[in-house]
Amino acid sequence: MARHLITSAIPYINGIKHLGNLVGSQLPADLYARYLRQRGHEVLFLCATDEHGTPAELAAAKAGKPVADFCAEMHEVQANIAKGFGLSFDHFGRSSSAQNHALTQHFAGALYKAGLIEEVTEKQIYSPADGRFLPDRYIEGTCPNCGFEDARGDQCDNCTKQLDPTDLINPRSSVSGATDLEERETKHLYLKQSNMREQLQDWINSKTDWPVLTTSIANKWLNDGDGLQDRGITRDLNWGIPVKRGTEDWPGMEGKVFYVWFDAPIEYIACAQEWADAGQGRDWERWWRTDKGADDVTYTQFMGKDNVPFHTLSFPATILGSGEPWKLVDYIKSFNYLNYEGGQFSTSRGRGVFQDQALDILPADVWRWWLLSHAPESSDAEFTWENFQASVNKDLSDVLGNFVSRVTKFCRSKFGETVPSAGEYGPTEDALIADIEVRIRAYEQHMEAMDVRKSAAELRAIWAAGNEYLQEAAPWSVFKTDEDKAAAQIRLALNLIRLYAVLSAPFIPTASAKLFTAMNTLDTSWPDDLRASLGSLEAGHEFSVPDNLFAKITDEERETWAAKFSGIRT
Ligand code: B3M
Ligand code: ZN
Repeated sequence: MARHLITSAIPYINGIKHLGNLVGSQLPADLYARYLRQRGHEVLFLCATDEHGTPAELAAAKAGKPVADFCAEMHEVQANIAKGFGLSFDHFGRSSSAQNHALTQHFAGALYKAGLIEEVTEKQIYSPADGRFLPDRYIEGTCPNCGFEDARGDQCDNCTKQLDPTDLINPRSSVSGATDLEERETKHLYLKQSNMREQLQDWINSKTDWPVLTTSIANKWLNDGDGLQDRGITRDLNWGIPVKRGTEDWPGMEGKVFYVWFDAPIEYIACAQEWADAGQGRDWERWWRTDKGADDVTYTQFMGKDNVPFHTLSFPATILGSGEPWKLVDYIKSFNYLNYEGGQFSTSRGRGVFQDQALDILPADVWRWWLLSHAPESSDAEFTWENFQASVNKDLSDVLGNFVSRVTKFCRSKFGETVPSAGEYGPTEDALIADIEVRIRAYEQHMEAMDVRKSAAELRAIWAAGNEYLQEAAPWSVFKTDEDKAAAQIRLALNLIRLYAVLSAPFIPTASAKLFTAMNTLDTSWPDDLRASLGSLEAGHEFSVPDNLFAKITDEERETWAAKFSGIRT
């Protein structure tokens, strides 16, 4: 039994996320966590909401709510959605927690003591009417390139040109509309990441087993242009973690907060503290402090590719730079993007299917199965309603659902709702068991390697093997001439249903639980010994016929949903 710390990238608080966000971090992390728990490992699986930064302030302003209230509400919304998808977090925390405030300030203090923080004075736009410095995207005006009147200080949404706030014609504050903007000097803290370039490069080079997607992004940032840039870790915002060094005030930094990307990854640690504070006898340090037992923890992070630079360079710079014995990540599993019907999913533009909408129309397992079996691992993947309908109807209804239904109903009609006792297994059964044995060991290897698509393909093949066996053995015909032989075939098939419940649980936990209930068993043990495992339901054991496991998606439903989700969510 090993100890595994697993974190998923923490979703922004600014709105409900789409399906691409789900498959890019939380869902595969859940798959891995569930699998490892099932194999008897000790797992701590953490996620949280990422609550600071300009997007949170803007979203709260748009909703007409104080930002703290907005974040508290949206956290609940996201927590419920996560529950709806069966995400088995040990704790779903908040980056705005008191624990993260203290820990982020602690790290800043440690980096300061290590000589890794530089104070830089720069010029920024100040709005006297608003009484604050304005981040680039809080400034609006006319685009010098295309004349669009609502261009933002960072970019023109009309012609996509990247802008500086000073480029805008007739600039105004997007907070109040004030036009009396002025440039003022302001001081910010920079983390001297460039001092740590060699240390980070050595560390990345030592990760020879990491996915190429992860290391290539890290190396690009380490070596492109001037190499690793120093990074501003403070902002002139009201909402965020106040800048302090440890518990001390930081002279000249009054009224400023840490940059959201500085405090967000620290929440991975603070989240463990939140988890410990929420329950008795929980010790977070044995997961995070290498001087307190975390040196035998394996730490795996899951994220989309756009988050990789922050996890391969910035956060490790924070940890290594502190000089303190914190656990560093052991493996980073990153994902490409999931596209939607020939374009991108987009939260800001409301394009695609959002997580709450998905749960409104179909059970979580259906989404889990499609998303995981099409995970964007080696390249971007694409959601289309056609593919979705065809895949889930085939895999879940025609293969798995159909097997369960035929076996249980046939048994009920011929032998009653108990496992039949007569008959012996013959060569066909031996061949099936041998085939499944090989496939289970391959499935284990893919799951351990976090090869999500390969794992799904192997599980699908294990389901299909049962169906093919049933087709070939044809107990409904055999029954007419040899009742005992048909009984043996069905005894094996019923045991296969229990086996499928065990193997499928990480992918489709709700359906798996239904199968355990129908098979009337508490034996959820892993098939380390397949023959023994296939004897788990003994002759005479009672079971029941489950309700239809997976309803097929009809053409009419597909068309309705494709039309409904073709537009823009407002
Ligand atoms: N919130 C971006 C995202 O939701 C960001 C991840 C933070 S991980 C520490 O994709
Ligand atoms: Zn423009």
